[in-house]
Amino acid sequence: MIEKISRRRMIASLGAGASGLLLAGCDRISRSAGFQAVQSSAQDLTMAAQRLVIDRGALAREFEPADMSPVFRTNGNVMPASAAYRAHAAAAFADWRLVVDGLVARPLALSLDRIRRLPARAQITRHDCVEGWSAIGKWTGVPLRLLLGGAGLRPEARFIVFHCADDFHGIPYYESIDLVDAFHPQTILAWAMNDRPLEIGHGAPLRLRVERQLGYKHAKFVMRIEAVESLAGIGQGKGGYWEDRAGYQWYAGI
Ligand SMILES: Nc1nc2c(c(=O)[nH]1)N[C@H]1C(S)=C(S)[C@@H](COP(=O)(O)O)O[C@H]1N2
Ligand SMILES: [Mo]
Repeated sequence: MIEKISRRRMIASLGAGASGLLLAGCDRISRSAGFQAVQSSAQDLTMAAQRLVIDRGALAREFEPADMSPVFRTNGNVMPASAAYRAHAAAAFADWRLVVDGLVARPLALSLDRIRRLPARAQITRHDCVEGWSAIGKWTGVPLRLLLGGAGLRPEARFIVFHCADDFHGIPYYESIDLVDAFHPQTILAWAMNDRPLEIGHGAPLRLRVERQLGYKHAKFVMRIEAVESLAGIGQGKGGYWEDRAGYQWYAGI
């Protein structure tokens, strides 16, 4: 979490600093008897820094079907109040469209049917809620990177925002992730859970799974995916409903 990030940043900048020093003093150092030792310790440092950066791309643990929780509870909103959402739900989301827009070359509006026919990934993972419960479930959906590839991210894009259909007392739920998580292979927009169509309580028609982070990042009822350069103009600017309201960490890594 925060500690992990600052430690990672610290080591990464240390690594850059050390190789900078090494290059600056290159001629002198290469003639010195201690050169080999200096070089190998600098290499170790660079490797350590890289390992910590690459760590963001590591997969969350995946489980076997036998590990799936017999009951996977719902949490937060289980039925958006919006009349538009309820009309879509009543029509089995037949006329609903997922919008992908913002800093993209080609904005998309995709039907659920179309999304279900895109290449899908299935994963059995453990969901960890910050309130202290966990459950193992199977999620099937389209990798976010395929949607972003289809829309064509513009170079200024730095964050992906998920706008949801629900609200708490009129304040919409939303979430956001950076591009490292957006392109992570396990980051999917799920339309099925435990081999059945996603239920409304769990976020139908589409919910985010961002498996390296805590439960509140996994936006349910996703209506619109927006690529942005900054989170400043969205909600209170902290990157998510709970980040804005309760000071939850934006990067909720687990
Ligand atoms: N749109 C929306 N997404 C949401 C929430 C919510 O209230 N609204 N709750 C979050 C929290 S705190 C958790 S733990 C999970 C719960 O997902 P589940 O209902 O499928 O168990 O959804 C997350 N995503
Ligand atoms: Mo949660």
